[in-house]
Amino acid sequence: MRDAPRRLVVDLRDARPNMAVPAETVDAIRAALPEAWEMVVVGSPADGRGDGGGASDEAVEAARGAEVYLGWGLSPEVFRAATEGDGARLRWVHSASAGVGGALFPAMRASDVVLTNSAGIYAEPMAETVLAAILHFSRGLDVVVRAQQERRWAKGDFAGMDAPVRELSEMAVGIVGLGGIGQAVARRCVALGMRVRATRRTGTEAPEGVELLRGDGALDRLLASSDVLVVAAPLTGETRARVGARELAMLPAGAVVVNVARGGIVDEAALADALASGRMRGAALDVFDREPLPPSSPLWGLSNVLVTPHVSGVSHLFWRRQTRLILENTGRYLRGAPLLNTVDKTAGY
Ligand code: OXD
Repeated sequence: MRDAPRRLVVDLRDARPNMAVPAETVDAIRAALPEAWEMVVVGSPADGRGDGGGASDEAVEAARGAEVYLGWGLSPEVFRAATEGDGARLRWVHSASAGVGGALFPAMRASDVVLTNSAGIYAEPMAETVLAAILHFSRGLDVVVRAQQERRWAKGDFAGMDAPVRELSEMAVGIVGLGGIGQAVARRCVALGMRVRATRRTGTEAPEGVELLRGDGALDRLLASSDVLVVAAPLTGETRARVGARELAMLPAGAVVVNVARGGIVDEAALADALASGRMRGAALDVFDREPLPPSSPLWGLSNVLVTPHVSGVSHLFWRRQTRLILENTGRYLRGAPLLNTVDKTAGY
């Protein structure tokens, strides 16, 4: 009897048209596979929002006997189908999302299945969103957008000693999390003449011009010197609610908070209070504890808050980068070489 073919499953047909896997990518993956492999492309829509996850019946069925699963996150149902029963041989899961908290359920953590993610793929557009957010407040665009809605010529708002503007060269940015996203933010801020400091959990590399704060109290020191605090860390047991009332109170008066990472890292109620108090210049928030942000959230009503609906990483170049990564890692997998973007399942990113 012939051996069953080795199976790779593509479950990347996101319901959002610009995130759904293009036909050329599917063709390129197929072309990269040797003859002993079969590729199953799941046609049912997948959900790539946030960490991804969820599973169509078709995806669960396709996962039985799969050795490689390419999806948006990983649901426990897909994992079970691919790891239980005769012929189970799951070895590698790739997530097209950056955050992978939802894929790290206990059975997956305990298994020897390798998980890769796509954090670096989102770095460039996310860093541009961060720049837009910084400039939104530093050039007083929040003030003029509001005035325009009222059909009001707001020149007077820019006439006082307290005009709502600052030049980037007089501002310091503090970046929490200096992974791919944090580094892309840092490089841009350095190039624009900002003072840039950062904290990171592991590693000592930092882009040129970036001061890495390390050791006990590093976050406190970062907060005390950050006119703009950029949250770019993954959500893990260590980072959950890491920025609370105490931390927000350490920021200089007039500071701006930008969060493009995960809502759970910043205490939302404490942030809303700090913003309402007028002590902070503002906040640009792309991520929230609950998404969509409920209509009852006080954040909607604060004039110094810019709410974006978890879109900081949206880019028309997404699939170009994602395809390159998938093909590179598929080649590596087939050759038995180490994969790029391997997630440390204990650290959680
Ligand atoms: C992600 C996201 O991919 O936040 O993690 O969209």
